[in-house]
Amino acid sequence: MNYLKKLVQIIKKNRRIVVATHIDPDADGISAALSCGYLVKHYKRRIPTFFCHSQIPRKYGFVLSNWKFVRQLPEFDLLIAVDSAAISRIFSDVDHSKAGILDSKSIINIDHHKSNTAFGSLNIIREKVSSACEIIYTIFRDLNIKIRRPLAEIFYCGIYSETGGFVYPNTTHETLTMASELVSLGVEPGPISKKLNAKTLSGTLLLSEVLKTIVIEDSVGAMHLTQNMLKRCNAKMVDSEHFVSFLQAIRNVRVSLFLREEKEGTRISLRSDGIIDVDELAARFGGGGHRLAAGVRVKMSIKEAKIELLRAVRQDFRRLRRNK
Ligand SMILES: [Mn+2]
Repeated sequence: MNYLKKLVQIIKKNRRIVVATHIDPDADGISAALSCGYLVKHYKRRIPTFFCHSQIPRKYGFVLSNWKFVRQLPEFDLLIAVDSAAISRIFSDVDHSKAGILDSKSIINIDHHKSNTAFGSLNIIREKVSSACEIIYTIFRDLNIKIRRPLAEIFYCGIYSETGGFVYPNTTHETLTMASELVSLGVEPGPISKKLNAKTLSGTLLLSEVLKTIVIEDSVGAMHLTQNMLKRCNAKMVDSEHFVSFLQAIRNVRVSLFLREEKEGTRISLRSDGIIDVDELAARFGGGGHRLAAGVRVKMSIKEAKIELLRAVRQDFRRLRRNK
């Protein structure tokens, strides 16, 4: 059976539907979940429950409008997981033990991560597509479901963000065609990019602190953020979401590491210009993402994590040189 038919059949036959996005949600994850809400609404005439283990950053409030995410997983028959490479991206470590209850449920898995573990009963994984939103947009188009505002805006936010405003290498002819179609449906690119790029003053002060920690060696850049800096600037962790792009934008920096001190360990964002595959590198530490952008959490201090990660990068560089 064609996957679209199967998708519609699964949505139609299940009663209690939960749409879930990943921990530390970004615009693509949130928008992908909301757009699936519209898909469910189309066939069931009611909205599903939206689940995210983390709080939704306030700056995405305008995408949510009056829809809400719950942080406690309710009883359900069908889980639609979006933008999540594995079930562990949806549930915290603690909740993860509950993953057993998923075995008996229907799961639709819609994602664009190469490392996706195909954990669904229906897997719609397109690793070459820019964003989860782009995949879902195609589903709407192929099912001939009319897209109106605000759904058009939701799609646009996801695609815009995940392509860094249509500049990352994942931006394709199809991506731009979709963006153009969405604009023809009434999306206004100017105000949306203003909202998505808006920074808080405390976040901007935090950026200035973080940038002072930059160290560059052999085209690898590293910088870090401590809990103390957050306190000093009265800022929140979410304020630092895009900081790594400032490091990666420096001429001659080919690989970037941004280390953030968390309560239990360090979270690292990785960027590459393509010289090495940071998805593969992050996977060695239990993380993942994409070839050029990935992330990982380790139970180490910033200092230890920096040493370990830099060692891994250098290992990749040496392997490259050997294979030349
Ligand atoms: Mn995504």
